[in-house]
Amino acid sequence: MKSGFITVLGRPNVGKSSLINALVGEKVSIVSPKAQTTRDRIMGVLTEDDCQMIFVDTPGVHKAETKLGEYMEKCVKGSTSDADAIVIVLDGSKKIFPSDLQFVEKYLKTTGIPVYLVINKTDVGKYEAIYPLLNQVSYLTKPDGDRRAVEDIIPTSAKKKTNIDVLKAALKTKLTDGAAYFPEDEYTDKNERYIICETVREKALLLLSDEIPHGIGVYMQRMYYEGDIAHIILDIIVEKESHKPIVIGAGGEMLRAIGEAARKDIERLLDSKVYLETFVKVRDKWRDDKSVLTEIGYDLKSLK
Ligand SMILES: Nc1nc2c(ncn2[C@@H]2O[C@H](COP(=O)(O)OP(=O)(O)OP(=O)(O)O)[C@@H](O)[C@H]2O)c(=O)[nH]1
Ligand SMILES: [Mg+2]
Repeated sequence: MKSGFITVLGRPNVGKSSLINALVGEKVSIVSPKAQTTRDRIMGVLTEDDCQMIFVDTPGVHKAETKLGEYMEKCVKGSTSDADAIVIVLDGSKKIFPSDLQFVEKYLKTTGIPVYLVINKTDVGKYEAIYPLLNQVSYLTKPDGDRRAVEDIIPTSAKKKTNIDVLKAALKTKLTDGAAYFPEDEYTDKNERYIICETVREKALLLLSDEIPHGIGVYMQRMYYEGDIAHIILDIIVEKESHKPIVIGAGGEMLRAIGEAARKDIERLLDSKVYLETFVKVRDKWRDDKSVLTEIGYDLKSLK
């Protein structure tokens, strides 16, 4: 058996979570067009052909402004030291900035971990549009002084599943002999409860306008079965009184839409009928409140 941890890093919104979902073939991590969708270290597990690959999804690298932001930064920092390989993702539909290159160089200079550079979203626009980007990063394939070279540069589309197999095959070469860390049929380290809350957060991110989503948290009060129906009672936490009516919507329309979209996914996940009840609660500045963060399930202690 070969196994290994592969940490996926990059700016917000470049498609890290989408890429991991494509590699694992399951919905491991939620995805949305809003930056800072992923808030935690989330493992996606793929076991095939006597190999276990554990992909570690991380929050997009950004400047922390709240305790939650600090936690997200720690998730990124704490996910690289034990990795067998690092995948750094760039958005192929945008410009590459010097700071993106410095980010890659940092791992090549300060760690001995193999680094793969992925240019994602190659399906946006003409394929030829990525040639200048490939040119811009090609110098990284050769070492220079104290900077190692990247193992490879792979253009992908998580959306169209382009080159996902190529990336997977490349990463397989970095696995080491050892035991499986997860049972063969598990695809994530997170439990049902966590995935359900994240599903609701994903639908809120998709349906709400820009200003609200960063301030949303989801907390499960209770889940129980009555016959074969799963009853789930959740709180959607917002940080300002003025956000509450926006999340609820006129006549409760927005909350109903979020609940309806989430319920369909959760029914598939649990393979049972679901009765979902959601409440909107205001917790002032909860993203800076350690007790609320811990209550919601962010494991602040583990990352100190
Ligand atoms: N066209 C296109 N869109 C993509 C691709 N990969 C991801 N996206 C979209 O880009 C947006 C961000 O994707 P995510 O997977 O959430 O990005 P992320 O890097 O995990 O973002 P954070 O968790 O916020 O750091 C979503 O709207 C995705 O649907 C791709 O290959 N092509
Ligand atoms: Mg993400």
